[in-house]
Amino acid sequence: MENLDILCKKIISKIDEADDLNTLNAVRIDYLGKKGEITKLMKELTNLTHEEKKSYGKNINTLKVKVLDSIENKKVYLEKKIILDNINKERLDITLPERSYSSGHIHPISHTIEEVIEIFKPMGFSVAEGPDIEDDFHNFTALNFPPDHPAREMHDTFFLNESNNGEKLLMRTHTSPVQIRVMKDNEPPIRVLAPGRTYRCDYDITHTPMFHQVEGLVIDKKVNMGHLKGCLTTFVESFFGINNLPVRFRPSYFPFTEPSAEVDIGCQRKDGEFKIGDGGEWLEILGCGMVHHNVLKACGLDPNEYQGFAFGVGVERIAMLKYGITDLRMFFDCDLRWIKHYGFSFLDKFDGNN
Ligand code: 2U9
Repeated sequence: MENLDILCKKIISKIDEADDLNTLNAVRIDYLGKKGEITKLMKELTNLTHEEKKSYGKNINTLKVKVLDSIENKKVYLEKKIILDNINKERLDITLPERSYSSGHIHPISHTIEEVIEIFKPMGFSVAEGPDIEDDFHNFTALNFPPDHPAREMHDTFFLNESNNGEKLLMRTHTSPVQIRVMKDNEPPIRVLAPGRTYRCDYDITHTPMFHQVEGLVIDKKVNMGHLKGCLTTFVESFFGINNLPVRFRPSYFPFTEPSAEVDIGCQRKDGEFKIGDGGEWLEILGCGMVHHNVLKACGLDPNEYQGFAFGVGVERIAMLKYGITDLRMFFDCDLRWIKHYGFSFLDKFDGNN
């Protein structure tokens, strides 16, 4: 019969020495596992007399309980130690300098397009998009451009190489093809905005080969020029944030509208300064007109049943006027210093006073 006091001291010292959970578990298996030393001693009890069993069995049991308690206590201690070690390792150093970060900016073109959409939304307009690469029908023919119109010339429009079937695709010169597709695919009433990129062979101080437009189209029964004037007056007043802004509809010509007009707003140019508002002078801001009956017919609509008005606005132009941007080319230079200065934060609101 083994001396249980010596054995107990040996096990307790091994438990004390165990400084991680794996080592502690190994001690438990060595003594209390299936083939462990204490387990073996308990099995050997069957060979003893009844009296021996009584006293020796009680002592082994006491030893077992003591070892189990010691292992459990050490386990709790080691688990707490792991947590405390981690807390100490992860402690924040509040004396460190802050991390520098720079947030992005919304490009003035994107911001201006969103502003225009937000103004027309409450008037019932939705937004439509279409391809940048178009065919002759959607870009010219359906819009009542005659076959010999100068816009169809190579020096005004970017044409793509002729495809195998002889079709000559082009980069859309306006977003009007989007409205042609909307009219062909939908029954009136239609109230739609078409914002997006457009392309023309032009590059000088006031033109870039790629620029942006927002066009609008309304088709319904009994639509007239009064609706056009009311809608666009609301738009310019709201966009520039000026109530009773002087607005003038000056007769003009476009192949796709009849009658056509250009919209001027009041302004003042004095001592090299420029101000939008009541100043006795005029500034051209957008084009518009009643949709030409040939355009309605090309989209399968009966001009005796439906009428409509349309308008088009150059996004770069109105952004430059509203935000005091003087050089058109800077829009597309990707200069981060420029974007930081003229760009917008995600939290900027469209309140007509930005
Ligand atoms: C359809 C029918 C008619 C869109 C219109 C204008 C007048 C216009 C210019 C503004 C500045 C182009 O970017 S710009 O140079 N646009 O003056 N656009 S009416 O008329 C349409 C469009 C689609 C089916």
